[in-house]
Amino acid sequence: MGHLPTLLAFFTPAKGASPNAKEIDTLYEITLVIALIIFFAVEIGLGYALVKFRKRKGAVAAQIHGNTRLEIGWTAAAAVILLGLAVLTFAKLSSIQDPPNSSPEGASLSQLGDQNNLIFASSERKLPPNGKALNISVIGRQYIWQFVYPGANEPDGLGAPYSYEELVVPTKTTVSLDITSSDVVHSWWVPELGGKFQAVPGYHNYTWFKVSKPGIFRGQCAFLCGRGHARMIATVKAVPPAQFEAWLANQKKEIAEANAAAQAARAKLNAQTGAGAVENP
Ligand SMILES: [Cu+2]
Repeated sequence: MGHLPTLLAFFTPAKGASPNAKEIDTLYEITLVIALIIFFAVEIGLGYALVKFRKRKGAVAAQIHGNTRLEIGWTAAAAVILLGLAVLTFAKLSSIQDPPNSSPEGASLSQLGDQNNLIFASSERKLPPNGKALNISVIGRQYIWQFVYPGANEPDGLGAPYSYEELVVPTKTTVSLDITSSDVVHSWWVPELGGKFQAVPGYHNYTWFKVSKPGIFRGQCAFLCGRGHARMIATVKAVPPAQFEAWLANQKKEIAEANAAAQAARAKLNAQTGAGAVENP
């Protein structure tokens, strides 16, 4: 239903750039079309009755006390519509919740993790059929999003590349997000890439997306988290898999260089003032 007029698109979620977001958008549009048809049918009927049966000299209104067939009719019709929407929603639910496999181009990425072997494996974390996805941690904090990518030097996660505010991801790859918070409750929401997920301290929520074409997708923390909440934006930048690998390697190198520079500066300061005079040597 991608060819609906712009006016209709205004009332429905952002055009999906990931299969789950597309399914959510389609459900909205189907419901909206049904609602619009009923709305106009009722309004037109009401307008007709108002004009046709308006007050006139000498006219006496018919006194009607119920109409069993009509009443059963509109109750049954409403139930059928409701049931239809429920069936449709449940039919689409699995394609909203369950991630697909990465496309061949993305499946060759060296950073793809086997989710079955995750330390924090969880039944809430949905797996693609082949169990492989790019696992990225999303950590909300007042007032910025941090993203931690695979590629740690140590099993405890030390040395993993990370970025703030902008999440860079490869296209054609199933990206699995592990969402948490380091302070208060935040909410991860990039409308074009699926639904909202809360970032709760000490708790993990999981979602996924798979972007087919390179692009920029904007999001905003969707849970009032403090005075800086309005500035807590998120940007997802999807680039071709090869470009992602190059970016990730460079990010890791830059972080290592910055850490080495900080260590050298600290050592220099220690040498000048004595280690005891420097806090957190
Ligand atoms: Cu917020």
